[in-house]
Amino acid sequence: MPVSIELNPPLAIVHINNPPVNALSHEVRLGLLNACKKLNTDQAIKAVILICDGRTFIAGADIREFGQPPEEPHLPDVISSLEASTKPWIAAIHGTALGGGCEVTLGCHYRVAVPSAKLGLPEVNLGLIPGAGGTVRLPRLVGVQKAIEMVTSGKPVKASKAKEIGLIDALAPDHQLEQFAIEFATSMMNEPTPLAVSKRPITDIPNLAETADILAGIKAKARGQLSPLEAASSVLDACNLSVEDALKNERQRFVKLKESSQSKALRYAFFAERQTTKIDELKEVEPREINHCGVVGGGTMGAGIATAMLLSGLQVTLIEQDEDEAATAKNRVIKTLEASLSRGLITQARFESIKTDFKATSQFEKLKSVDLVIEAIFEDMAVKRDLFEKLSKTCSKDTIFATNTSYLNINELAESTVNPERVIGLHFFSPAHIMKLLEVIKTDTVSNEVLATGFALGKKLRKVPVLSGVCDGFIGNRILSSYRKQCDYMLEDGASPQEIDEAMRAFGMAMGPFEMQDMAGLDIGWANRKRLAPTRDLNERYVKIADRLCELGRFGQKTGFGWYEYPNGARKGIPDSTVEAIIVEERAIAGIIPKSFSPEEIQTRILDAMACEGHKILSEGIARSASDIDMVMILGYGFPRWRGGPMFMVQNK
Ligand code: 3H9
Repeated sequence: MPVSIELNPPLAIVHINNPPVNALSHEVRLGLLNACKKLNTDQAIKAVILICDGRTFIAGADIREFGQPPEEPHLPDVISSLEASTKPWIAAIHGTALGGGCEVTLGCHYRVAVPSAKLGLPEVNLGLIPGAGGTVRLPRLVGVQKAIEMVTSGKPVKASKAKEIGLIDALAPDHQLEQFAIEFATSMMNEPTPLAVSKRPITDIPNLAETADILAGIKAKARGQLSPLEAASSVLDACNLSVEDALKNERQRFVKLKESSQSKALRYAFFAERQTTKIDELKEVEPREINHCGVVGGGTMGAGIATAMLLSGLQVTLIEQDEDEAATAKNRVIKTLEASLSRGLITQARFESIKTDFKATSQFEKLKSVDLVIEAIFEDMAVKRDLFEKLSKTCSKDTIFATNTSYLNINELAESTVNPERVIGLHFFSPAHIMKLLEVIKTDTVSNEVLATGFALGKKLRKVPVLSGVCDGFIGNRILSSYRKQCDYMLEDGASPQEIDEAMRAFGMAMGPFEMQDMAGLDIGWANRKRLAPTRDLNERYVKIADRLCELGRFGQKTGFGWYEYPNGARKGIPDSTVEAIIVEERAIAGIIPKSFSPEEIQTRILDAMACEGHKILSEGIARSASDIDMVMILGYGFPRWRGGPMFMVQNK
């Protein structure tokens, strides 16, 4: 039974044991309700402690049940019963009390937690709002502003913060939660039971103008996602409705959102993210332990990778061409770490210990004893082959060799290495210490042990590792290339860069494709097109507009001109007549009579191009599944998560 009662009069301890995360399945809801009813009638019991076995407190409703017809008892009713109980309930929290789990604690009369615990209402991440009283009870404990922040961001708060804002009553010492809860319950038993949270007043109700401002800010930030606005609206409604009506209002919004395409997409993404590491052939394979890594190349990517590794507790030796370059790279890494320190992401003590774990040098032989070395140098096959040959001579025969190449053929690179079974691709995304995606590239020769180690390293770095086979651009850049080609076609067919950028921003992308190129630099794509020119299919349509911009030295923001003009170093570009003239000329050369494009047509053409390339990638066995492709596009390329990814969208049209 996932819910059991331990009677220890005058206390009762209700245990939930529903691995892996104590989700509120039908059985758990029923068990909790029955426990509440039973203990209400037990005269010997004066207080009840609710505690969870395993790694966490209740992590929320069971998301897997959302696709099925709901079964009684519903969670709001269970929580109302706890709240109305004749005995005080004390929630003893460790791990994460999330969503419905946090709402259960709000139905209890007291909340105590260990310092490592976190509490939050992350339903927006699933396209939902709290559906069991969270938006009604939370503002009564922490105030409207904080409640709105929590339900719209979905970010949990640490126990210490929770104590500060009034979300919990006491902090328990680490590893002594149950004992502390018992002492706490014993000391509270003879006190009058505190007012149920739903009976408390909301004290900081915003006025009409403030309400309008809050909603406008959230709408702008949500970029098309519905749930943050709904969550905030539900909190704001709760300020003016009776508790009963506010709970009904919240429930209606929750049920409507549960059926929405956005929530379905976000729930799909939740599970897709957890599927990327479930690889049959690696199930029984033990990854190697990685403690010390080498990074060759200390530019933006190399420094970012080194930072990510250091922040995850690894020792790093970074190699540059000479000592000056090594010092520059070291500064780059330290600056990023300092930013983490000033944002409170790491403590001063941690910062100091990370610094001792980090060496930057030009002495190649320092790589002799590393467990894994990753190169992040110039994208040139000959240079990388030389490097791998040199590494083969320097490092032990077991050292794993990884490349961060974005495009090059890693099979070819493996050939130049002694023991090619240890060569793997680990394709990071910039900034490497922040971006969640890691493409793990499987070469023809890599061993399963090395592949499993690549995945384990990705997880240690708190990334989502996605398996990809070897091809030009792997999964992500290959789809990006199709996306860009489609944009170029539409440009030549009659759309303007502004129209395409606006349509894609309206679609939910953080940036339009042309703005993005201006930011990243047009020279990268140009070098790539030149590299591929000798093998390009001559029958394939080729639009020369981007090449012509590059020939004029227009490489984007860094040169002041690209697809847009950036006068006086402006960050936002303005349309440029030179670009317009080149587009008009190229249309004329191609004999095209320009047509107009609606935003929907632009979006559809791009989506279809991405999904079509995705299907080719799947059929060639480069990606394992459509959901892996969607994860790459969401986590690495800014595809709106609430749309589920190009493959999901096309499948669910
Ligand atoms: C909600 O509560 C709505 C209410 O307001 C109203 C209701 C009326 N359900 O992430 P992990 C599985 S909405 C079912 O790898 P971690 C997960 O799929 C919910 N399954 O572990 C995985 O399965 P598998 C609000 C769940 O330690 C396994 O557990 N709550 C659920 O890295 C381990 O998960 C949330 O949104 C679930 N709720 O992280 C919290 N949660 O092994 C969602 C997890 O087969 N969960 N699973 O792949 C999380 O954020 C993380 O899982 C958590 C643990 C932080 C808890």
